[in-house]
Amino acid sequence: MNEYNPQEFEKRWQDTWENNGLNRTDIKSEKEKFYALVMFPYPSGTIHVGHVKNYVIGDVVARYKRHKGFNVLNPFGFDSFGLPAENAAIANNIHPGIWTRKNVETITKQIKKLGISYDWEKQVSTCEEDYYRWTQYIFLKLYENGLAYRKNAAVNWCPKCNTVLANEQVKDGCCERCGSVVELRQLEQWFFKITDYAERLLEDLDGLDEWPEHVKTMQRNWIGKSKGAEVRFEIDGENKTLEVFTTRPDTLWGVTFMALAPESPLVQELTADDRKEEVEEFLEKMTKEDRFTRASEEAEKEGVFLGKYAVNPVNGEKIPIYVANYILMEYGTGAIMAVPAHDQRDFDFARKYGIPINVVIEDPENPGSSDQMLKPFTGTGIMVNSGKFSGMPSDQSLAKVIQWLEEKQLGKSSIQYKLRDWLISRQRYWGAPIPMIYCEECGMVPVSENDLPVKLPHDVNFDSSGKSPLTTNGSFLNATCPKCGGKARREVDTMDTFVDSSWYYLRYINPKDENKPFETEDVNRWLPVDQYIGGVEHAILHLLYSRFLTKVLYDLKLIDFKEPFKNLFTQGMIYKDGFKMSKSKGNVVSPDEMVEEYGADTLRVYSLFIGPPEKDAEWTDSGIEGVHRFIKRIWTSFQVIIESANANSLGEHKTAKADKELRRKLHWMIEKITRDIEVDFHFNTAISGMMEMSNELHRYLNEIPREEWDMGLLGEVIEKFSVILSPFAPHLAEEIWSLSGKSGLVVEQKWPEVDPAALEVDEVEIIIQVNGKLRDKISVGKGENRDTLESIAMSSENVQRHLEGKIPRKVIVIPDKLVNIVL
Ligand code: ANZ
Ligand code: ZN
Repeated sequence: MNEYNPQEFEKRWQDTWENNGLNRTDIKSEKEKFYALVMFPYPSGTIHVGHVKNYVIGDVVARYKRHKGFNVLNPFGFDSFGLPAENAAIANNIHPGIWTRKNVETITKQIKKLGISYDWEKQVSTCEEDYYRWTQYIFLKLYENGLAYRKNAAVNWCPKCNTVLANEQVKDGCCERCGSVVELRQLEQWFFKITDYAERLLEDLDGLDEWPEHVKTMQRNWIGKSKGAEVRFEIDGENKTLEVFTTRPDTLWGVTFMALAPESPLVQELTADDRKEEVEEFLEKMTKEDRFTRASEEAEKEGVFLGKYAVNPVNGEKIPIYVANYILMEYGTGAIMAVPAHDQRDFDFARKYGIPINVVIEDPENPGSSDQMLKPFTGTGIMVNSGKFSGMPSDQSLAKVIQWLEEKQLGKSSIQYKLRDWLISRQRYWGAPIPMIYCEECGMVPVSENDLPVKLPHDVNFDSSGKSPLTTNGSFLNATCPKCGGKARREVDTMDTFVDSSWYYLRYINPKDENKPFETEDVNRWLPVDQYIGGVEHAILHLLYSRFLTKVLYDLKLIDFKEPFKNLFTQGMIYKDGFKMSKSKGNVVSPDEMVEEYGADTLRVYSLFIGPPEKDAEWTDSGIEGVHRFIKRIWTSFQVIIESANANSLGEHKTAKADKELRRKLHWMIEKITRDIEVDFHFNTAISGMMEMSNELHRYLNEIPREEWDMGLLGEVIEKFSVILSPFAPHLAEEIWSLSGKSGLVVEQKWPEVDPAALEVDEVEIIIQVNGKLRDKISVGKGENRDTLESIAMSSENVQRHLEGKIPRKVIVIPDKLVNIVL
């Protein structure tokens, strides 16, 4: 018998699929489409088995859908701009382009060895001119429509990476990448106006039924919609006002101080002369603190009295104005009315500075005086000390208080979002240049569409300053103005790589189109993506940016759908030795070594069997060994059958019961795996199903004499099991298919149908009653006659107990269903 030797046949089948164009997708075909998509990787070196899991899940879906008759698009590409390439360039003196393209090549080779059925002709790589030209085009479209703008803003600046960072790239006040302390700088930056879409981004989440709930929750929280009111406070003795945003207008009677963000321009205006020094000192200290940690719930509350007072419009009370560390300039109005009795941060602040705490909402469980309060009451209750609103339940009064404020012209209802505009400019070289020109005469002028791409110059010097080489590259910098033809200079900032990845799924449809980013008609037919698969770490930004861009393109009538991804699946990470697999932890397992040792199919199946795909899982050597034994067992069983069939040892057919069992298991497996893939995405249990089937087959082959094998049945097993196996272990499936003499390729076969008759069981459960009451349930052979059923029923211990020695008056028997003993 042939040994299982995947190294001998895996490459052969990969070549066969490739040469026959089986992974290539005819975009124009009339067949029903299915768009399977995995999040494309950043090519930072080589991939490890953690990445493999993502690609294998996607491949199982794609291959399965092909068996189901769909015209499947399963593309792959590279998110290939970004800072690591540039850092590697500086560290190793190698050009980012060369470094990146080498990695792309390596990873492509690694993936090809796994037999992932990508249509390589559709590949995109965001750092190539034929891609980033269209990223620039999309930028221009946003600019033309007022959705891209430049403004001076306080931004996070990493002095070591020499670039601005997005808020989420700052961890505990330090650069996520290099750990340097992040500074706040005022800089001219480019933004996309995603805030214009906040409400739609929120609303349309409701229609994404096939998205995991936790991802939608994360997006909702990120968008952070709050309903409340803006309230105007007069400044005591001055002709000035201070506006605040509050979600709790019902607590207005309990305001005992006001607080401003340190960055608020009002701080200067509202500081009394004798407080200037102390306030300046505080502001100076604040510039050194990161805004996010500063405002966190746990951070120590700090502030300084400005020496002036506001007047509470509802009761005329004078309330001191402070500048405080926990107020953010970017949210609401950058100023708050503070209600220490009912807000934790205000409470902490008030306790620290001896500010009064006035209860205006009574805690139903703990009515008491504010002086004894150990913590604020943040729930809802009955309003007290609140003028004409006293006695009202606070939750019901919100709208009434707002209405009252509006009538008195003291405020108005207001909605705020946490979402900020998307800062897209980066002071780096390795990214898509922002297509803008600054003319001495005409000011800022967009590059004309026909002049795209604005090419990234290849010959650049990375000097030790760490500054982007674009800032010193004369041939890049100097431009002529598209408007007046005069002397001008180019924008030196490049785009955040999230811009590149916010539209790549559209480019896959016609990746080689030289005249436009995508063909509207094709894209409308192929999108939304039917199944998107990727890491949960992209649950917020990448998905939000892609959704935003889709809506913009929809509004520009370039596409006719509003959401890019119909189904989303987020897979768990692979751990090794207790840590997330990563190069920096030194615990990576290379797929190349696994393929060499066990073959691609074992690696594929183990990545799925390792645990529920949405959960994190620990990689173990014994785990992959176990899967390898399973794969070899399938191989061996099929070898035995194939040899037997060749020997033509068709025997007389005596073992009907065992045959039935085997056939039932086969169809049970088909049903189970179809459901596991289609409905539940439970690839691990799908594989357990195959293991059960394989055990059943093994038992059959071992326990039944060869002459009694039902070769017709074993033929069916080979035929159907190979197709079921094919999405998971496609090389093995193909090899078995071919060795068993079948024509064509297994990847071209239809997914097997379940035969319901095969699933039928020969046993039925009979209900046994005494005087119509259920007393027992007994399994019996189907079609058992009345007499036998009666005597089986009478012999039940439980029945005997309920008979209490009496003789039954009548016994009613309904075959295959019920026996009722009537006393
Ligand atoms: C008075 C009040 C009383 C508040 C109370 C809360 C509880 P969300 O839900 O996150 O929208 N706030 C407003 N602007 C702020 C800023 N720029 N920086 C820090 N805090 C700010 O929170 C809204 C609440 O956060 C607002 O309602 C305001 O405090 C505070 F018992 O006003 B509240
Ligand atoms: Zn000009």
